[in-house]
Amino acid sequence: MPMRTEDPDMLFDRAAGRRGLLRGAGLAAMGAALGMAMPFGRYLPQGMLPLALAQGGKGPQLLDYPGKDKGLVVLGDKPLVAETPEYLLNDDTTPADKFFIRNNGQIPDAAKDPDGWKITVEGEVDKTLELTLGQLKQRFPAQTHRMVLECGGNGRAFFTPPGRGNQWTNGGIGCAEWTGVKLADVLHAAGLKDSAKFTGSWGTDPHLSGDPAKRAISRGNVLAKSLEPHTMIVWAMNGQPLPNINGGPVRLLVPGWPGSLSTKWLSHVLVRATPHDGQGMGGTSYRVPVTPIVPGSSNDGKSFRDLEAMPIRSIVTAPANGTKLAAGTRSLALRGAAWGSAVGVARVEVSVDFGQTWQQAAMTPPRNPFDWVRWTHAMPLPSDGYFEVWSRATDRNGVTQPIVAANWNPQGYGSNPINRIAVLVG
Ligand SMILES: Nc1nc2c(c(=O)[nH]1)N[C@H]1C(S)=C(S)[C@@H](COP(=O)(O)O)O[C@H]1N2
Ligand SMILES: [Mo]
Repeated sequence: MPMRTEDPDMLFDRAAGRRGLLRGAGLAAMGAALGMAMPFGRYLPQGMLPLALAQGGKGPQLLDYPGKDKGLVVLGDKPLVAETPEYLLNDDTTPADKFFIRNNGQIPDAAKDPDGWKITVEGEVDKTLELTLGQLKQRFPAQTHRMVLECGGNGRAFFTPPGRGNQWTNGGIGCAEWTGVKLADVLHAAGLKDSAKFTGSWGTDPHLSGDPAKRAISRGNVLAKSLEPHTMIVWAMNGQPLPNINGGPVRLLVPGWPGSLSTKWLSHVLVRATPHDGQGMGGTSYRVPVTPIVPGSSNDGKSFRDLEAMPIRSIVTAPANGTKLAAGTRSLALRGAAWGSAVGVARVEVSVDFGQTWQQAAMTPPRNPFDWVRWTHAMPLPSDGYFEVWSRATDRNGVTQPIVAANWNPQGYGSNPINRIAVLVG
């Protein structure tokens, strides 16, 4: 039975003090700093520090927000942004209290009359449509799908030098069951003109400055993705009314693409002939290089492309990073998740010898193309000591997660290195 240390950061704090000694250090010195043997140390790639030594410093700031798990990690408080550590993503379906939070502006007050909430659809349509949430529920067939919502900046913290923005590790992601209607049904009800090629959307959250002339965020999409049957206007999460902090009473859910497209507190959908030009569009916003650029260089992003499907990614959700196991433990029960890529997850592999050998995990098939894959594996351990569990997913095109974040860009999108967690046996 795996046991968590009282304070998972303790290991890292202890090690951090000795970090300075490690520049160019050999294996023996690393082992000494860790306070235990590193059985597969000979396979540690040169220049890579063991995770327990690379982390360290002060522990994370934990969230205190009504209805949210106190283990969520605050990445910013103005606006409020919090990520879900891997070990809190161990549920097959992410509960609302563990679902990450990403705001760009202020948090609006909870709606007093949810069914009276108004949504306007306008632009390149035959007639402007004004619908209340109550009418939306009555007029169009509802559907429920378990699907991933992931921030476009997830993994940003792994870039060197760091990308601009919230330093997400792997926790800007959740996979919940969403209930709502197809955005396509609503767009067709308004009647799409031949000129309709793009959409834009925004919600009611005030700009951080409070200036009513400014929007917190407004993003746009290509019409094809807006018409994709899994792109929805949703009002329920896991069978319960959508929490205000996650966009309730009603939001867009554009699965598998950058979370920023999934407009919370949805009030307007604008159908356009040309790409949307709202805040969060153009330049280096939600855009990635087509050909690699020099890390740390400046760039206007003109030659970049919009980030569409999020990259392939996997995480280990059990045991928790920093877990201590009893001496003599020789099999590690691993659990995790994998998602991303436009073509789906083909396989998940795990390694405990710094990537020298990989073993294939058993996967539960996804329920739909935007659901995550849950995986398990019983990993044999040769001895006591310090181990790192590495996980990597490969998509159906054969694209695998890189060992370290690749394709650097100024705002740090699309970083998807392999996932690493540390465990101590004995
Ligand atoms: N109105 C509005 N919608 C928004 C945002 C926002 O700040 N305001 N943030 C976006 C971003 S960047 C992400 S990653 C997701 C996060 O959704 P969540 O807070 O429910 O996790 O919402 C998106 N929709
Ligand atoms: Mo995001």
